[in-house]
Amino acid sequence: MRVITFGTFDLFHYGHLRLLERAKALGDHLIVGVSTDALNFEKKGRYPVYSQEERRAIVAAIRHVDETFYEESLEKKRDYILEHKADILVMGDDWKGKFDDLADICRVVYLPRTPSVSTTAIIEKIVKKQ
Ligand code: C2G
Repeated sequence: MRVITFGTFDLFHYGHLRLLERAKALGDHLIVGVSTDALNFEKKGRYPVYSQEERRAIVAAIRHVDETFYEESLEKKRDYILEHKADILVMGDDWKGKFDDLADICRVVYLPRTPSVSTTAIIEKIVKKQ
């Protein structure tokens, strides 16, 4: 089974690792769409701390990950799924219900987020020097 997931993966942390580990366990080939810097700016009004090249290189080096590509638009999920012949779409449950319309071309699975860890919390911790 080919599994696909998407994310920014900025300041790669334990929550990201756990997501990729559980996504891979649902199949045998894991494809990850790493969002571009431009997509992040469009979405959040700021650029990630790490560049898209750095974020993609880190994700590609994780042993659960078999393939990576750049996610350039949130609206292109259907195209990416078809292009990569994915059987299962995995998203964190912060996106719960948002991609149910894709169930006609693949299985859609929302995985619970790992509690108490986020890129934003890490940035705040560093800024406060706690
Ligand atoms: N994640 C998690 N637990 C956390 C933090 C993140 O399981 N504590 C998961 C998210 O649910 C997501 C993945 O790790 O599935 C990557 O997280 P982000 O980089 O925050 O991804 P995001 O910016 O939500 O992706 O098409 C989606 C876009 O690419 C946006």
